[in-house]
Amino acid sequence: MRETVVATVGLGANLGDASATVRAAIAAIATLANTELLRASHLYASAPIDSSGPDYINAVVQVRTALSAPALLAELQTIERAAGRERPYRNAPRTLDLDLLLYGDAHISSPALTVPHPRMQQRAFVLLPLAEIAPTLVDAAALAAVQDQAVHALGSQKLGSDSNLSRQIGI
Ligand code: A4P
Ligand code: MG
Repeated sequence: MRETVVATVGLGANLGDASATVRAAIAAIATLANTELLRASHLYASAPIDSSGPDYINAVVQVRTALSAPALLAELQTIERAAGRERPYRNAPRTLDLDLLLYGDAHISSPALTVPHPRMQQRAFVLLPLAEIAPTLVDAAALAAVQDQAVHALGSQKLGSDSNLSRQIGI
């Protein structure tokens, strides 16, 4: 693999079987070319923020990748489309949303890709799972500021202990 970067991806879903969709998306990310899954958080249930519909299932993963940031985003959007993602309006309920939260320590600012993700610090559904897998990336003050948002880890819905993915990432 050529020069690699640790990238952080946020997953969210609140239509259909959201837990199964998020688990399948993590498995799909794990099989991306030139990309290795390093860590995956548990699944979290969260009330919609600036959105509507059923509660969301959220998770955060870290990968080591040789893909550029735009190439990684394109791969994530392919996985979204495969999950039946439609975009009737901004923040509409969705079968799957994959956001590139961090790409190493890069700062990227274009309409197609803004990294760090501009809203990640305001969202407990990002910060809690991120703190689980990469605590040094989460600021305690930012966590304290979102503590009133309803988010909880789904201990019983974590990735099955007998799956290939679980063996691969050691959970
Ligand atoms: N784009 C720019 N930067 C990025 C990035 N870092 N990662 C562009 C991913 N995409 C990025 O995204 C619109 C455009 O943003 C894309 O074409 C891409 O080129 P989208 O996924 O089509 O639209 P969206 O989902 O409506 O916007 P976005 O920005 O993903 O929404 P948010 O702000 O992330 O909010 N509540 C709970 N509890 N859990 C959730 O997961 N998610 C949202 C989505 C709202 N409320 C939620 C949750
Ligand atoms: Mg998105």
